[in-house]
Amino acid sequence: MLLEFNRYPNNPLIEAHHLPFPAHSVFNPGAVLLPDGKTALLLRVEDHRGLSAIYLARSADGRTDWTFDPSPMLAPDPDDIHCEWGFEDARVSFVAELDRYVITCTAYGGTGPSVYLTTTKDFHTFDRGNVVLTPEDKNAAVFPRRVNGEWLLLHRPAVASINSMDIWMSRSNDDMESWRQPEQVLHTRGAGWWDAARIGIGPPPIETPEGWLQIYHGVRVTMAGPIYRVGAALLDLDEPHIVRARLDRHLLSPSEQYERVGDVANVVFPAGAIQRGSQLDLYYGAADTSVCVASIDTDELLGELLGR
Ligand code: BMA
Repeated sequence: MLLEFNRYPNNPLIEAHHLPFPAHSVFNPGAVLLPDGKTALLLRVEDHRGLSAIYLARSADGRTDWTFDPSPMLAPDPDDIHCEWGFEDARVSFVAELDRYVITCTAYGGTGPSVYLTTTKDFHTFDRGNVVLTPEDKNAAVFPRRVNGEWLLLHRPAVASINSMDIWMSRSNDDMESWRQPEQVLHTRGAGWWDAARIGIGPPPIETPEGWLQIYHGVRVTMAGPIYRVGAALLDLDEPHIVRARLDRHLLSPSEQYERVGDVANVVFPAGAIQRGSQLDLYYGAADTSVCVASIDTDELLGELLGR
């Protein structure tokens, strides 16, 4: 049988009507395990103006009984041109060296979409966040540890003049604010492919003995509009700008009603992952409308990547 992500039968996990405040939609969640064993999701909540904020949700089993923080951790700031239209698509990495969670998301405002980075120890107080990469750039996450003494960031600049929307990696020595030495890591593939038009990371890279497992989204543009799907690659453990393996085929493709129909049809957009034993839970937004989860066996996925 073809290896694929298996959807949780009770998807969607979270819809706008579950939230304890009025919201239009909720999607594209970052995910992390908290010290108390709970799963935290960093939800993108779109309000009835069309602007997004990031809210925290918690659940003991990562599936049911979600509780929601009543106020956002990041919200549109009408006085800041970088984020006057809000914050979108958070990714979160726990960085043991700092004993802090590093949150990256898209800041959206009149300057265009840019990469915003902030950190927190406890999701109650946050440091002063900053735009760290100029527009247009999005889909960013830091690696959970230094590699060869450097912090690494994956991100997706849009280079309009050559129509390129690929995954890049940049490096920072200390502050995670100045990122240098940008280089391309994963490219879109030719016109016929499922990931031909643009790609961007999903969750932050996941460390395995074989390398950094990178789940990403790929887009193909059709006569009926774009289709967002999920694929996987393996980056070298010591030199993560080197791609050791990449699956030809996608592992999750919009097929359920909640993925096919919504504000943006035919979208599965992963942003968070949690390893539970041998199983990898992938949290994703469906049709820019709801939050879902699907799982895969990590060893089987690595086996397929490595052709074993
Ligand atoms: C991308 C991002 C995502 C969104 C997707 C589909 O460009 O903006 O937030 O889920 O498009 O609309």
